[in-house]
Amino acid sequence: MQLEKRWNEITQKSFKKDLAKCTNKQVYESLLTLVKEKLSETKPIGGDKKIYYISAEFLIGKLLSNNLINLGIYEEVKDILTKAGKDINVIEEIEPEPSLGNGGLGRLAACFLDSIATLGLPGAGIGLNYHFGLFKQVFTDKLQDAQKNDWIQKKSWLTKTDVTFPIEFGDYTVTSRMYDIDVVGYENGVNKLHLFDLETVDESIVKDGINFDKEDIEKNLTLFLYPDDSDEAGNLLRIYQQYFMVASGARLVLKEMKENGYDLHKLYEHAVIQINDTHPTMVIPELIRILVYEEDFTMSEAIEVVSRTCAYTNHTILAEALEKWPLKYLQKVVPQLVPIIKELDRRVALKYKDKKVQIIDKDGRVHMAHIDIHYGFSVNGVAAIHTEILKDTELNHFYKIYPEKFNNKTNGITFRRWLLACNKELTALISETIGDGFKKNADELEKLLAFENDSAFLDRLWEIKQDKKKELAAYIEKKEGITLDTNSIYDIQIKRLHEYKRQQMNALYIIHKYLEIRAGKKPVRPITFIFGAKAAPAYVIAKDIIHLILVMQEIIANDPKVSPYLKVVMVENYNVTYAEKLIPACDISEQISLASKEASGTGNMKFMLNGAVTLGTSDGANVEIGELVGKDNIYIFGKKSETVIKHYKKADYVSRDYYEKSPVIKEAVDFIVSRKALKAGHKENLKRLYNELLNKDWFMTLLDLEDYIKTKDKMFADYENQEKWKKMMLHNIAKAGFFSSDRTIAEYNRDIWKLR
Ligand code: 26Q
Repeated sequence: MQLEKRWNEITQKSFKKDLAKCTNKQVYESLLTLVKEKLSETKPIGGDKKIYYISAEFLIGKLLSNNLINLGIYEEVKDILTKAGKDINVIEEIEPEPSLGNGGLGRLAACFLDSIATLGLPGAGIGLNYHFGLFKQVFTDKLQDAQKNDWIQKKSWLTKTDVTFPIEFGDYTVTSRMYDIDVVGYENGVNKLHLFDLETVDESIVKDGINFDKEDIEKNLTLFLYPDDSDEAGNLLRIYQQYFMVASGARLVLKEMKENGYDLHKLYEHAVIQINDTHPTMVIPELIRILVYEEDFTMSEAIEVVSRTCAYTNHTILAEALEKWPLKYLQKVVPQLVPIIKELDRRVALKYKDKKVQIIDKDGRVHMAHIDIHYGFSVNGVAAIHTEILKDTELNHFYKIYPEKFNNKTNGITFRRWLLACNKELTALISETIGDGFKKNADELEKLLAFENDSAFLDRLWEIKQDKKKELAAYIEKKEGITLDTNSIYDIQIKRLHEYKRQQMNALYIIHKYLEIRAGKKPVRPITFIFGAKAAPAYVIAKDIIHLILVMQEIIANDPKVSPYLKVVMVENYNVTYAEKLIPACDISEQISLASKEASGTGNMKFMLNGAVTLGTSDGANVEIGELVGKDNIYIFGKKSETVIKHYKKADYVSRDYYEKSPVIKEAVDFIVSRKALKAGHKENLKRLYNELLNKDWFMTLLDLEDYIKTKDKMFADYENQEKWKKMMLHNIAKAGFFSSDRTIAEYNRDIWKLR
């Protein structure tokens, strides 16, 4: 009642009318005001040691629904809306999605903030307030086009603060201002996500698409996430951004320490800085610089204090993603850091002769990860197999020096967003069956195992899946204008487009099925293949793969012999909001990266939690999912990481051999440049992709293709045994508790942060 009264006061004040008379937009805006007010009244989480999670990405998604759930007022708000003749789902649609991240690493940071607050740990996120975030994807002529994606409206979750810092670069001094977003824990207090922005940022310099003057730093610094870095200006801009973020973050940390009266010599007793991949690495030399030049520390004291404060998480072993900045770029952008970095390098060189562990290499490039490992106190991977590969191969030279620094923290996801918010029906069924305990203690999901032979329960599970499939079909119909067969199997692959994730292998399967049906071999049940993926604008082959998928989508849709059995949908502009609709509706979760390449994956966990069955390689967290659910409840195929790593070492993988040996592979690959495909698509793109697969195939698509086809066919056949399938669904949900980010964060705190 209180809430309803206050809400009407707000609508009266802003729009001079009661809630029931407001437009949907006005309802949304007044609800935003109401929730922000509630958040400001919720107790801030306090304590004498604080975790600062610093990250170039926070892929937070829409916040309304989540905040309502965590504040415990979702039902009340929904009822008030219903009474006023409004639909909460329609209101939720109005919120623009902030795309402040590109994929797993950014979404992980967002899940972690939720869990840090839920566990009542004092913490803050530190990042950048990108005005356009990640680009908006549109398909034009079956090709990806990138457009700007503005999400900041007059009324938003951002709160402007009066905290500002001068930030000095080699050639300019700019002002950074802090904006805050409240992060409320599930039935707990509030932490902050601090997003720094450039005071002089100017959105109007962005011309057609996502083009802008990359050299106009005083206007462009916070416009885009990952500006195209295929040229020098783009690279320099990334360094400007990174330094702007870490310099602002360092100032904030020190300001808070001083406000609390803490001795900076004991910084590590009151602050821990978790460095999310190497993008924020410059925070280490920056803090050292400030302590030495402004706080009278000796160099050795500063290094010691900072090293005991900073911890590093590695999210990838792909060589091209490990940042190495030419010293001359740093010299131009942040000359004040160069002597510090050289000193850090000098100290390493004095102690260790091994070239592989130096900070500055012979070509004058600074290896950012090496700074983190030498001058941080913890190095963690994000899934068991990933950490083992780091220790045994990629970072083996460091592991030998610092075995005690290395530890694993298998990723997790927040169940508030990925179950409670996106699948209310399943949440209700679980609550009804085993009680509400799982919402705070995810391991309790295991209690569901007792219902393995309860056909009434299994039927309800099945019905919910069917309902979610229908909901998704309605959404896709509206968004893409494509009608799905809700009786078909939904096979879904959603993640950034990358060759190592092997969307191209899935596309080759589709070609294979298409050809089989053309030849008269029909599947028992129709199959819907759904993709969602953005490709980095400068990543040519990734965009060619999107093109191939869109070409197959069209060819199949236009072929009356095949279209009753197969459908391909590549959804436009896949993002967190889309994921929330796709995941609850999925039957088969595609996790088919080349073994050893996917550090963890987190989509795999979201699907499992929502009752999808995984089709995956022995990679990342798939391995741990497999161990938990047992081999009868997952479909694992393909070569193991050891085999793959050996192939790389010996450089003996020749894709053409696989092509020539297998008629099935040859037929599918050849189709890419067949008359039919070339008629529907563009020769340049298809030919280039064909050549890549045949002559390079760096991520070994053809190595696993036959096993993939066999395993996927088996899975489709097994789906017809619905009793068996329902049990697999149940096992996956019941064993998903381990992947709650509450567990992950509790481990970070136990082993690394040690907040009291
Ligand atoms: C580096 C240098 C130059 C340009 C760009 C980059 C760059 C940008 C983004 C490198 C890496 C990223 C993002 C990586 C990422 O999202 N990694 C994912 O992290 C997830 C959370 O741990 C894992 O689950 C995924 O397996 C991993 O791919």
